[in-house]
Amino acid sequence: MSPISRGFHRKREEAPAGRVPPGQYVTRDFPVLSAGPTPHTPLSRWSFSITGGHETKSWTWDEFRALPTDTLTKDIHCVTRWSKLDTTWQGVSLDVLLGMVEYESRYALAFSDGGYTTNLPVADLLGGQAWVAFNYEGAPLGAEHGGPARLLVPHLYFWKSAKWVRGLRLRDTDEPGFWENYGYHIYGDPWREQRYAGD
Ligand SMILES: Nc1nc2c(c(=O)[nH]1)N[C@H]1C(S)=C(S)[C@@H](COP(=O)(O)O)O[C@H]1N2
Ligand SMILES: [Mo]
Repeated sequence: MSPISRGFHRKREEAPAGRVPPGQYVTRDFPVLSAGPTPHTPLSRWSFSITGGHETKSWTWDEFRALPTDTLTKDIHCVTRWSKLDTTWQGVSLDVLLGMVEYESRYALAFSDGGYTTNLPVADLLGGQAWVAFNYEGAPLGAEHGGPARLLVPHLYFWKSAKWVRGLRLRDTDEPGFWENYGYHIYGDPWREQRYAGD
């Protein structure tokens, strides 16, 4: 028997070469990272809105849940260096949501209950790259992880995946959101290690 307990190396897993972006380690845990308290908005008062286009479009929870959904399995990468492989989500694609809006804007600011914001180019929300996810591993997304629904943009660092998301503000300019204002990278590509402004 090894004198080292079996759990000792549990948090750091081996990943196939090329699977994990530079500077990241793989965890099986699902850490909770929240800049403030967890909001608890009842579904009866929840909506998802897209503003800044030709007109504001808004969905109640029931309208949102009546939209077509995707189930997808993705790796996620937090700027604090953990990556989690093969996470499975169900959500409504931003292709569906933005497809119901007329706009010319090239940028979006996602906004959440509690005041969190994060900025993204609209192009990164389209083409099967982004969802408003409401299920995780087959069960309703827990409040600590952003339930009832969060943005999921797995090709960017996970701070772009706004928990408790309530909508998008479409804009002509790429203005920083919450963490971007504190020095995180304006875009946040994990494969190019765009952690902080200037990376
Ligand atoms: N509303 C909101 N969304 C957020 C955050 C937050 O503090 N508030 N933190 C971000 C960061 S830094 C990360 S790594 C992920 C963490 O998601 P998790 O707590 O489900 O792991 O949520 C992102 N989305
Ligand atoms: Mo993060």
